[in-house]
Amino acid sequence: MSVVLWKVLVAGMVAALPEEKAVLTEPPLVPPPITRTTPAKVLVELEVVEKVMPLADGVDYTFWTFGGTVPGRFIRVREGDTVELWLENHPNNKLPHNIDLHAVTGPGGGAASTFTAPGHKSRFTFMALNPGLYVYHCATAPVGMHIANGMYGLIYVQPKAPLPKVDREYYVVQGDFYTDADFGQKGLQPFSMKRAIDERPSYVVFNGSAMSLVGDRALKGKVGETVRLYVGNGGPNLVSSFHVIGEIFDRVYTEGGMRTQENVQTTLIPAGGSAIVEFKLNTDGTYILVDHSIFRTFNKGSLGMLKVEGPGRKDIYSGKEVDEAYLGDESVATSLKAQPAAAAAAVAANDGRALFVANCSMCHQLEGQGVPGAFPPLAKSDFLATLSNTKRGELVELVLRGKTGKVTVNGLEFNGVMTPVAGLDDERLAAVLSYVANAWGNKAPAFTADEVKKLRAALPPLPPPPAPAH
Ligand code: HEC
Ligand SMILES: [Cu+2]
Repeated sequence: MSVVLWKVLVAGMVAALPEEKAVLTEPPLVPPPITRTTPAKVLVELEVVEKVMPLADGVDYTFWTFGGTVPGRFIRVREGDTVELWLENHPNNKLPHNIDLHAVTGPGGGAASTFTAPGHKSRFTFMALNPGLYVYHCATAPVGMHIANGMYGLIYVQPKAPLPKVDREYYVVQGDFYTDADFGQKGLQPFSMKRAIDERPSYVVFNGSAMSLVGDRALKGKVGETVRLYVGNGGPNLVSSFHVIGEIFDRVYTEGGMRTQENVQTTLIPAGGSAIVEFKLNTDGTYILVDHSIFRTFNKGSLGMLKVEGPGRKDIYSGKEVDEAYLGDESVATSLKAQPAAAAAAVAANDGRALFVANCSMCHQLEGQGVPGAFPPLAKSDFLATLSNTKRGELVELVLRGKTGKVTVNGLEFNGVMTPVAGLDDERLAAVLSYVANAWGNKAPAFTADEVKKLRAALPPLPPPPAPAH
């Protein structure tokens, strides 16, 4: 067959396909399933937008995006479709960009064909041969920088035999970000090539911001529903240990392919890779999306939420059954049993320092210096420096009952959980409190066992324990 005739034939076949415009969605939304059963020619229009958006609370960053969000628009096509992709580079942008879609069979995944200057648009066409969930990203030099600035997203090539119907589908992509300053520094933060090359991100987040999936923006579900998450990892550098705290993935389409593994706790998502995870919402509560390389979650922002409403299943998860009142009853015995021998000896000796080491130092640190962002200092703290009479009662209360919520100590904010410290009788509690009141330059009067006894007796009553499970 002559080349000319072949070209005419192919053009004729493509032209014969029904045409449609792809539904593109912003994260965390996913376009609806494709219901047609034959191929189509699908038009995708992606606009590149360079813009400033929040990366964390009070922290701004100049993102480069596909469609104005990080990740970019979710693209859904069907296996066998012919995709006509337009890349539009907004005239206000400063840089040229392109797109490499991992769903493309062909050189560069479309990169060279879509290289586009600001104020221009380019087009190329590809056939989606392989089903699966694929990352797309910009591949303009310096490639790492374009990706690090947010230029990635997911394209799902729905298999000819679609996955089973679920009640909800969501779109979540992890990414690492590199700024000169460490996490949390307010204001507009410039990109740091040095940190990017060293692979030392200051931020690791889902959907482009530490706040994108929390509070009002949390993912939502109802008890009894099934959820499918299309999860990607834009990188540019880190591998994600994707986990949802309190859930087990009933099924994972590992690496975004078509094979499943069942009953998975944590799935590995490489940079430039993906996974599809599915689970049933068996009971109510808030489930936390994390990268289980867990410092990233608590110190760099990789935390999202899935809020599940509805009648809880107490037979599956009871909720809190043992209340603080239990600690009150059993306190002395259990805590003493848990003490290692050396600490127990010290406890017997009523040595305030040893009691502090055994009961408080794991959080507040050996010299009471605390840990920034996690545990407030006790050394020279506002609280202990001005240990007025009301504060003395509060101190006893917070040690026995624990404490949560925001506190400001020496100008630094903390919002943590102090668990109740059980097992200290009046004498020992007096000893440890006297120690913290006088160590490290603190200068408050010591506590006597008698005072502690009175303060303990004056504590407000505990709320009643929760109703038994049924
Ligand atoms: C499991 C970690 C942990 C342990 C153990 C612990 N604390 Fe705390 N403590 C915290 C956290 C976290 C806070 C801040 C709570 C908040 O943000 O509301 C706190 C707050 C305090 C405060 C109030 C600080 C302020 O200025 O408001 C004092 C005082 C204190 N702890 C003393 C103690 C003493 C004394 C012990 C041992 C008997 C102890 N803590 C054991 C974690 C701990
Ligand atoms: Cu780019």
